[in-house]
Amino acid sequence: MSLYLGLDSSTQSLSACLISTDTGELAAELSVNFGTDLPHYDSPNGFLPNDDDSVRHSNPLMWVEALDLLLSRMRDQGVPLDQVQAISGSGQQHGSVYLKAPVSGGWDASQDLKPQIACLLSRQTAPIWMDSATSTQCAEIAAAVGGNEYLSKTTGSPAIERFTGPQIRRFAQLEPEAYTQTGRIHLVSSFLASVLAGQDAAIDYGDGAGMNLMNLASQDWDPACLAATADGLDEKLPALGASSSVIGCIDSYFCQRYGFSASTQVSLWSGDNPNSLIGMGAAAPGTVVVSLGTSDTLFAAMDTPRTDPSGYGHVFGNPAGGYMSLLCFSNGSLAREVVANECGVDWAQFAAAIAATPAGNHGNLLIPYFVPETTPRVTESRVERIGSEAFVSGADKAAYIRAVVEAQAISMRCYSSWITSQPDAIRVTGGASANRGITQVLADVFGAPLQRLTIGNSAALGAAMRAANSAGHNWQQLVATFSTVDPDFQVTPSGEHSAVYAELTAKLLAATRS
Ligand code: ADP
Ligand code: XUL
Repeated sequence: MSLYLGLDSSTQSLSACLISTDTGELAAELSVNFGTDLPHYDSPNGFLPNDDDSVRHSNPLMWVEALDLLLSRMRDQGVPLDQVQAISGSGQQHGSVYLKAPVSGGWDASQDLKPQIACLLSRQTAPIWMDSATSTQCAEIAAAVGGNEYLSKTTGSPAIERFTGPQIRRFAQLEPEAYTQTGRIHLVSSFLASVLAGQDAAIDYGDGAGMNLMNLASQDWDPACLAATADGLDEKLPALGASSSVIGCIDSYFCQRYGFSASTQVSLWSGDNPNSLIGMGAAAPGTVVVSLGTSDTLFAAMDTPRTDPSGYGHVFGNPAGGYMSLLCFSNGSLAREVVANECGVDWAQFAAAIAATPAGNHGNLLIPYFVPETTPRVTESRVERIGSEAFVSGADKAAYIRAVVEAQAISMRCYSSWITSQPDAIRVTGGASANRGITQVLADVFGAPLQRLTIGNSAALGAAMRAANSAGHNWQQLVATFSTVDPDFQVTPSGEHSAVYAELTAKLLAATRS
């Protein structure tokens, strides 16, 4: 049987999606949740606690242990891993892993991966995309290359706090000795690809573009950006490569432990958003995707790199060729979770509260930055209720619930005008796309119907499709087979609300700027 495996190491979980190109079906789907399955990492939402709100790190060994756990569960459930032809993967973007030297593999199958990787680390924790502690480094890098215009034009984004370059600079400044002892810096995606292939993997153009270090035109590291970031960085970074490149065969550790065939190919991994673009069937321009995961993102494919004039958005590589635009909203699911917890409701009650309140929420408005925000740039958390007495006092819980979702959707619409002015339809994915209340508000604010695919985890699916493509299967066939729209998911705008939302948008923008 021709099976292709996609793995997705996201903020809160590691998931697998196994597809069969023979039957056109999903052969297996499994997930390990970092918080509940690996509680000894003290990371209920996938990152370590820190007194400083701007610092967000994870333990990279948690991701490695999750890999062993996920594969052992698949083996124990009888998933035919011996028939997997190729594997690819997806990683939360921007996060970086610091190793003493490039990965050389040859893992010992008689012991777990964790101790074998632990001794390779030159830094015990990995800053992830939620980290916003690098404003100083962003300013320094921008100044050194002659301004953010250079960075935007060359790398697709101005200097951004969560991007890898500023994070590397901060590490080199705070821990110069550990930086000197670092021989290789990987992204989450290329780190896990290296572990799987048992050799040092390249970073693909999709994820490489989220570092403030890659020149989009030459598809190579940009010498000016490297020099502006940290000394000797050139030698510490892996090569860059096309997303379809094959690294080699899987390390024999995985054959001995889990029964993979020695000929199983491992292709380059990419970022979760580029993978999701593929899985959502949106690799050709024209389809807009909204992902409602830990972060909320909005993205679409584009033929030529076009940057966001307001400086919030990014250009990444499209794994199928060309480019993709992306906006990331840090206050995604975790902000909604805070509101749900404060109101003491589950997700069904959360949706019911939205259904019980009208579009526009009687003018009640929430400044919704529970954590520092990337779009728009808000450096310190800020939550404020503006409106009726019951809303401001917190007595009107339903209004509070609608307010967080409306503020997020309004912000998304407002800042995405450089990507799409009026989409015909929006494809949604991510954990919160299961919530009928949240999706209805999104449809109302954009004035567009939503679509969802039959296979839920679009990043893992995209990775499986990329593995199949690297092994020779064409995109058209893969998309037609696997990226199918769920006919039972029907969310259309509930009426004409453009005037109501135009007014709330103006209020939100004014309040955010004040
Ligand atoms: P990631 O890939 O970033 O780890 P997911 O796409 O798996 O995230 O989404 C996880 C998030 O989805 C959780 O933080 C949770 O708050 C949210 N979520 C899950 N189910 C629902 C639901 N029914 N309604 C709203 N949010 C949900
Ligand atoms: C995108 C971003 C997040 C992460 C985690 O720029 O920072 O979407 O990829 O999902």
